Parts: sequence; C-alpha cells; structure tokens
Amino acid sequence: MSIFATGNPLDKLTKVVPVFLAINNDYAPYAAAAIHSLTEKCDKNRYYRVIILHDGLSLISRIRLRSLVTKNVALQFKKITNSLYLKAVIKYCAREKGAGDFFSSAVYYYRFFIPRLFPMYEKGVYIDSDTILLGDIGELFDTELAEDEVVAAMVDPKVTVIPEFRDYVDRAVGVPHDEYVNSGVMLMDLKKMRKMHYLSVMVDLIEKYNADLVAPDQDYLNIILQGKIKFLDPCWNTEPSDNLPKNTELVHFNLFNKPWRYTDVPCEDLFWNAAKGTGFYGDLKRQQEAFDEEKQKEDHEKVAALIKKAGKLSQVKSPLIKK
Ligand SMILES: [Mn+2]
Repeated sequence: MSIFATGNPLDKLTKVVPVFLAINNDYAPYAAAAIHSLTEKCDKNRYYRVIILHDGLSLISRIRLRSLVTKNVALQFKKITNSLYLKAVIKYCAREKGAGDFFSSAVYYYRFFIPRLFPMYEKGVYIDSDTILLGDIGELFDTELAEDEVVAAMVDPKVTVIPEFRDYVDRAVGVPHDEYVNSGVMLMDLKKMRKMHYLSVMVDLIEKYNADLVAPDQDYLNIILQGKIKFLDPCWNTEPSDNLPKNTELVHFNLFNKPWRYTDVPCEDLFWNAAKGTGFYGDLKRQQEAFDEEKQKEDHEKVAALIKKAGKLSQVKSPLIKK
C-alpha cells in the first residue's frame, strides 16, 4: 500500500493537492462531471485528494462518485454534522424566505468549515460543482499568496455587468464592485483562516444581524476579507462563452444557462464531454429533457426575482457595513 492510500494526515508529507467541493445529493451529478474533468486535466505526476463535503448522499451517488478515482486522484466524503456553527447557519437559512432567496441552503456555507475540519492542510482549493476544468487544478493550488492575503478568488463578472448587483454590492455589502469576488473558485490559506477564526467570525455576523442578503456566504466572505484577497486571473473562473479565451483553465456555469437544463448554451460540449465519463450521464440527459417550458419559465422568474431583490436591497445601507 502506498503512503497515499493511508489517509490524509500524511498528505502534507506527500504534497497532495486537496480540492474541496460542497454538495447535496442533487448536485452529485454536476460535481461528478467537474471531478471527472479534474482527473482528465490534472498533472499525472502529482497527487490530488478530492474531498466532498455533503449533507447526506445516496448510495448510488457515492458509488458513482467513488468510481471517478484514478491512480493519482483520491476521493473522500465528509458529512458535515451537527455543531453549534452548523446549527446557526441552518437557523439562518431557514428564516422566512421571499422571492429572490436563491442561495438559501446551508451547503453554500460548508466551504467555510474547511479550515476547522481539516487541520492537516495549510492550503486548499475549493471549487463549485458547476465548474469544468480545462487545465491542471494543481497550478491554482501553487498560486503564491502574499503575507496579508487570506484567499485568492476572482472578481465576480456578473456583478460588473448587472447594474442591480453592482449597486447592491457597492451600497448594501459595502465592498467596491470591482473588488467583490465570486466564492465559487478559491484558493484558501487554511492556516490563516484558522488563525483569524473565520468560521466563528462569520457565524457571529450571521447571528448578530440576521441580515437579508443576496448571496450571503459570498457577501460575508467579501465583508470579512476585504483588502485581504488576491485577485485571481480570470482564466480560473471563466464565464461560458462561444469564444473562450485560449488560456481558460476553468469554466464556471454560474447562475444562468446551466447545460443540464438548457440546450444550445455556451460551452455545453465541455460539460457533456465530462459528464459522459460519469455514471450520471443518462440521469443528466433525462433531467435536461424534463426541463420543459414551464420549468424554464420558473427558472427565469427565480433569476429575475434575485436581480429585483438586489435592486431593492441596494436602496438601504446594510448594518453590516462598518462605520
Ligand atoms: Mn457556481
């Protein structure tokens, strides 16, 4: 048995690249496509450990995800179980919801449990399950952070182009829109996050203000780490388009036009090629076929409600903004 197979406390010695995803059972098929693309595009001479944070997965999901392991990519499941922090997040997510409450699952916050739950790692990469890799994730892991930088993430392209989001971020979140990052792809300095008690700081904010926000986990990240974020090259969190920049390393199907819902969307081939290598392909095809006009209408209404909510919240200054 190789050292690699003996578990993660030794990962530090063997310089394993830890890559985290956070999913519920519904996201398992998309995560599988992302992981499959990772195994195809990673450096075959390095070792990687994909760690899936979840809130309960079916047996079939586990079997299909497990079958994605390769000689140099290990896979591990970690169920996020009860803690005072999780209870606070679940309570916050369960508060009365209105139209435009898009990100209301506790799973969105799991990425910020990583520093506490994985003390054996000093650094880690987090990727959303709606991503596809075109390059080696190890290169993102190798990105150097300056002494005062806690995470590396990319300025959110949707926020720059949608006026309601831009105003919301500038006024309600209180972070200049050209510094506001997307939390879907991050290099995290776990040591620094532990040192500053990131999770505890976030939960304190959640409990103190119970604030109504558009993208809470991401808004808190930007508030807590303002001025301590390295801005990643856009190649690591690229929007799907028919003319992808040549240096694209990762495509993020963020917010709209998910290829498992719609046909004829940019970069759908990248997604389906990756999905083909997973046990979920048939399920995903059926899911897309079942996404009829009525469901598409619902989806569009949800997105419109999210944008409207951002516009409404941008009218008031959030109590979260430090005076
Ligand atoms: Mn995403």
